[in-house]
Amino acid sequence: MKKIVLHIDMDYFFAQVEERENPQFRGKPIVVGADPKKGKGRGVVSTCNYLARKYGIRSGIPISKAWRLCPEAIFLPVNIEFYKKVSENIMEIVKKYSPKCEIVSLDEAYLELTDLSKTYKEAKEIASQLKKEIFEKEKLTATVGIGPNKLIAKIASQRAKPNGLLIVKPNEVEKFLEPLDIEMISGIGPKTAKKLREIGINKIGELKKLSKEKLKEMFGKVGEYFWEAARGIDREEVIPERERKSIGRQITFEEDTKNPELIFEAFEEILNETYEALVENNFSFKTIVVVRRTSDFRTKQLSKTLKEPSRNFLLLKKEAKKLLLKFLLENKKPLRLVGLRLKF
Ligand code: TTP
Ligand code: MG
Repeated sequence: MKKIVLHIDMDYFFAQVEERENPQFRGKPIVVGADPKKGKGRGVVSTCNYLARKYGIRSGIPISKAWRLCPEAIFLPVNIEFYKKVSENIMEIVKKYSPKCEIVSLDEAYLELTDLSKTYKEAKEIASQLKKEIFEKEKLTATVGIGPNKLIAKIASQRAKPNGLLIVKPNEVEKFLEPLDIEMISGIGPKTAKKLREIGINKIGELKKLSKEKLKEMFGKVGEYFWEAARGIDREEVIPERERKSIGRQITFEEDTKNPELIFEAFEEILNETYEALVENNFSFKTIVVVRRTSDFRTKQLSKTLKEPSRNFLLLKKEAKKLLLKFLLENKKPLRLVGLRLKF
């Protein structure tokens, strides 16, 4: 049977929840993130509503920059515990729509519809119903994309934002992709994109001109994936929640620091939180990844892969701290961020 995959992604999630809770902010630009401290704040924007995006504000930009772009915006702290609760309510609804449901983040999930809908018309009805139920119960809008695989479903939802529903049928896939920017393919980040742009490749249609061999030569094994993705081919399965692949946490320091005591204290917190998430998700890890970003915004990671998957907290602590120590010894610059990620 031909695969049909649905991708759902809540619109401006954290900011939309804030908007719902504070109707007085409606119609105003809303930014959720670190404290802007009148332009002197550190940390970044988590997200913002679409009105704020008109000023050029985006997820991930420094909060100080967001302040400069729109000082009159409503700036709100990240009330993550509350968003998690809202997310749980939403995902409870989403899960009802297919036994094969992969929750990717607080606001995003894939549903495999292959056995539930024989046609794209039926899939569309399922999607409309899902959007409607979320809106009725949670008063929040979401965007849905549907396609023959995860890659296409996700790009479709991104293209249909906000509050949209876009179906891309198998015979429409190549035409749909051709005019899109290469960075729409997951895995093509700024670095990869730069390399491609240097040889005149900006659109997915242009990417198709490169042979598989050429892409492999440029990017190694993942180059083969780019070749397939440019043609709308993606073999990634929808993996239900219990089989999820990685969890982690990170912290941005209030001020860049070299103080090992501060760094290890923050790291201890991340370790505990990550372990909690691990238990909550019934997850085991095989690879431990420690991430650090220095004051010059360079990000590096070190990892350790175990022989067997484990759930041992002491082992995790020991190995993760070793990696962090290695970072601190080899690097003399102040740290901006540390993080930990566990992979199966
Ligand atoms: P996204 O789905 O990427 O963004 P969004 O829901 O805010 O907006 P869109 O309508 O474009 O989907 O991320 C979901 C939430 O994750 C977002 O509301 C806040 C959080 N987030 C961060 O905290 N930092 C980030 O850099 C990103 C991208 C998201
Ligand atoms: Mg979203």
